Amino acid sequence: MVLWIVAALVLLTTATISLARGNTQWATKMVEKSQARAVAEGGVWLLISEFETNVAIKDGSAMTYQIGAGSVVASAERESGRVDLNRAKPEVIAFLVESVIVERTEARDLIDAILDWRDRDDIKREFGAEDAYYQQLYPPYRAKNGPFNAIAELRLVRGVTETVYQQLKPRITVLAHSATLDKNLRDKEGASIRKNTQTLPGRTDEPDEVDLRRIFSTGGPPIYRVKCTGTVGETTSTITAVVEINPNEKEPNRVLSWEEA
Ligand SMILES: [Ca+2]
Repeated sequence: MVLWIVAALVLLTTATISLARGNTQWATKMVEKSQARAVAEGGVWLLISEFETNVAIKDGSAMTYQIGAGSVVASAERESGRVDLNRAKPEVIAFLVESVIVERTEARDLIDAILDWRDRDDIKREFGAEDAYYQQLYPPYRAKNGPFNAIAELRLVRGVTETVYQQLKPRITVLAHSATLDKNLRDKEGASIRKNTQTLPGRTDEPDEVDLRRIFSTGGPPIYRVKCTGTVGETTSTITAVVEINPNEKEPNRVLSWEEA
């Protein structure tokens, strides 16, 4: 009986110790996670502080910093290289859609559907979609008739399949605050938008002549998407921030969005 009790106590103690070990490992992970997050955040501010003096950052090069016990890989991409779903002129929306959709009528329908989605009226464009279309769906919903709050809202627009959305996703924003695309990105390798309607395989008809001066222009505020991944031990944490960077040091920068993963 005594032996049995001792054996039970030993078992219990072993279980408690292994539970305590498990807890310690879990707690260590939690500490690492919050450190990795702090390192990523440090990376965001460090990158921004070097922004005006380091040309490589403006060119989109990834920077690596050591911060405390961790390291961070940080890079910046000009947000104005993305099409602003709310501000973009119709020809810029057309340029965007035609850069990913080969089929002419499909592209035409989507361009009108996007413009109908964001315009305030309920008057359907020739190839567009307004309430009458969306209310036939199950479950039914209404056209936004206002600005997009987030790019994911594009999924609700007629013609935006998952494939189309994934292709458009890296090329769009609601934060560039610009009707056109950044002229500086026009010919650069890695520009998020390129005129590729002439080179798309499977395209048989002649694309319309596009006046690129109406698509690309200078201007628009200096808004950048800063991505930082902090690593501590084996744990990583990524922060993506969209920041309006004020070249005048006396004026504070403005954070337009902040996402952690
Ligand atoms: Ca509308």
